[in-house]
Amino acid sequence: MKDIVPRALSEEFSRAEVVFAVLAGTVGVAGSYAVAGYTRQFIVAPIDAMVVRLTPGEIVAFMIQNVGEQGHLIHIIISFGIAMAILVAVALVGLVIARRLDRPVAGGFLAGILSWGVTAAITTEPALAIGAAGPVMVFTAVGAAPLSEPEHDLSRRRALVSGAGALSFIGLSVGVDRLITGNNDSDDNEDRQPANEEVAALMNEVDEQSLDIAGDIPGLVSTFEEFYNVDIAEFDPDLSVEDWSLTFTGEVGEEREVTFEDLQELPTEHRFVTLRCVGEDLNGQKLDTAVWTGTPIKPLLEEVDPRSECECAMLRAEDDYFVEFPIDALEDGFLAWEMNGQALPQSHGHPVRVLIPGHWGETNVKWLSKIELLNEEMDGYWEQRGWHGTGPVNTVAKLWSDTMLENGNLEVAGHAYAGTRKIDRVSVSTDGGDTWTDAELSDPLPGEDVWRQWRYEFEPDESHEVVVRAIDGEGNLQTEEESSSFPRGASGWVSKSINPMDYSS
Ligand SMILES: Nc1nc2c(c(=O)[nH]1)N[C@H]1C(S)=C(S)[C@@H](COP(=O)(O)O)O[C@H]1N2
Ligand SMILES: [Mo]
Repeated sequence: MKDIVPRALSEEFSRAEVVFAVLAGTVGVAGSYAVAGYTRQFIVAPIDAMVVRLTPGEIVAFMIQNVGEQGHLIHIIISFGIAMAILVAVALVGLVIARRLDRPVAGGFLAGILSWGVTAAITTEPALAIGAAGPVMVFTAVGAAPLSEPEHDLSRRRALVSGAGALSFIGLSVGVDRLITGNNDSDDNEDRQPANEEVAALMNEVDEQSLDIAGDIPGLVSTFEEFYNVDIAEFDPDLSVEDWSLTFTGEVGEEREVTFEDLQELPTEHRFVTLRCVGEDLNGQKLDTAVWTGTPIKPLLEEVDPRSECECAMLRAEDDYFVEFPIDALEDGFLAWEMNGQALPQSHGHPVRVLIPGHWGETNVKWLSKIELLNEEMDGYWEQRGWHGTGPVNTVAKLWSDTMLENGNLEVAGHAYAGTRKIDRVSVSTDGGDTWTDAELSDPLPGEDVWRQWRYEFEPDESHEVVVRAIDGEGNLQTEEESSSFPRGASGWVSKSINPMDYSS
């Protein structure tokens, strides 16, 4: 059985034809990358979006729990594979036609036209599709050329093969490197200084509020480099301010489309807001804070006169992400177009995202394009995949650093967050939970939905089981009962075994 496929192939196509088709497919993908870069005009990008949409929920849930971030790598490898396969098939058609007609150039031309058509259809970018079509055409024509002058042709072919091999290797390495380093945002702000002076002043003020922590953890405001990133797709939408608009639709008295310019006319505020992903581990680092500039959503919502029976809304985005939650929560929301005093970076939703106070990260839709008022509850993207992540966040105290100080004391530190319930206290035990002491806490940031930093220093004995837990502003103790992040967010107390001998100086 396992020989049938190779045998069928070898009967239909010569080995040289298969080699050249694979080369043509590879240089086609590389060529598309060369002209489009790591954007949505790259042939792999729309295929990736389709793979993301079509991957069954159970598989996505399984990947998140078992392979985590590597899930993105698996998606992209599949998408690369599909793009390659399409162009290889096109090249094979060209090669067969060339052989039957005995006209290599015609075969190359046909493969070129076909790959142009397919790439243009996939990416909706006819001009850039030439980047894929050109190399496919050349390689198909060369592959189809008869070996009339064997010596001459062979060496030429060999040179071409090695050249193409090197090119595709470089192309693929760049792609994989970008993925692994997460550096797939073509136009994220290069200059990280806040352009907005009001925000710069605010950030300086707040900087003084950060605790003096020896360990290397974020301050009260996460930098662009620190701020976590969670996307359903591997390619971020690339939208200009002019391209963007937000439509209020569905069960409304009056539909309305809001442009970026309209938003700028509205009262502008700077808000400190913390985001936390429901999918993160108990002591994970998908928890960050920024100062966001934007406008409250409520006045806009009132103007469209919502008539939703379920009192609920579906928010939709340019990457086909969607999430549904109560209007109650949406009303407290904020439309943001700046982050830490700069235009929203592409990876965080450029040009406009929504921020929903106190709710899990998934409600904070990036590249927001539509708010649809519903009559009946519907599942969002993550809820279709088994998550329950649209409600308020769980309370958590993180233990993000443990450092041996010069005075011989141990410092443990981290951040604590309880959404709009706020953090009242963080207590630390160094004896596995028998006795507890309050940690030092940073002064609260201005804002309704922000974390606090905590720090605790103690004189170490032989070994310690350090446990931390937070008490929220309503007096509730963080739940001790442990659960994994799927489906409603991790719970339990973070703990860590610490032995002073482990800190070499
Ligand atoms: N359009 C869109 N919005 C989205 C997502 C997404 O994949 N697409 N991910 C959500 C999730 S799960 C989280 S935790 C936050 C992360 O925001 P960040 O990437 O700015 O940190 O964005 C939310 N908004
Ligand atoms: Mo998330």
